Amino acid sequence: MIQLVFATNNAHKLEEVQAVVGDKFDIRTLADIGCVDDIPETGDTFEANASQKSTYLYTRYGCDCFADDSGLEVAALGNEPGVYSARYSGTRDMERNIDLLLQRLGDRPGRDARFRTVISLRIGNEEHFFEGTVAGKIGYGRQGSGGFGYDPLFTPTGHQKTFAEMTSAEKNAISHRAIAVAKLADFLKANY
Ligand code: ITT
Repeated sequence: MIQLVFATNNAHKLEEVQAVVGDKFDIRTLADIGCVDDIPETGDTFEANASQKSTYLYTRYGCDCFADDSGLEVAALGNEPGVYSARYSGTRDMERNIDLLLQRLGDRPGRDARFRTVISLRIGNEEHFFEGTVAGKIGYGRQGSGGFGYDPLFTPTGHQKTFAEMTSAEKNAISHRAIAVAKLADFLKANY
């Protein structure tokens, strides 16, 4: 069985990835390898942050691993909040982050946005990137109470409901993270 460390302590993300990659891969978390470090994440792109995290683990712990970074890009705001999605308002308080986004967008009609995830895989001294995006529009207010983060604002193209109004199965069938993880899984299955 091939062991890979996922640079997360988010059990939900781990479950999602393990289900997609299958039994041939044993995915461990940071806690499993005893890593309690505050891994630096100081890049200004998703690629840079994902790479910084996987390279940190690979270098310090000598393990094959992968890391992800994701966020929301709003076209009319020059692709903000982007890598600052989790702390857009200067805090991790999502109510404040959402309020700030709605305030900056105002009532302008151009509300195109996309969620992006980038995964960096460090395996056998190589690095590979996998990306997932989902396009959609930002609403004029919150709708729905499921999901997390900016989900109540985001209606994916071709759908009538926000991510927060969907079941997790509905969201996971089309989400940026699911797309990136599926690409990672295909690569691992084809090459290892
Ligand atoms: P880690 O500890 O795994 O880094 P995180 O909360 O920083 O957790 P991400 O890097 O995946 O998670 O995402 C950064 C932020 O982008 C996240 O806090 C949300 O505000 C937003 N975001 C990412 N994916 C999202 C999704 O599927 N739905 C809504 N918001 C999302």
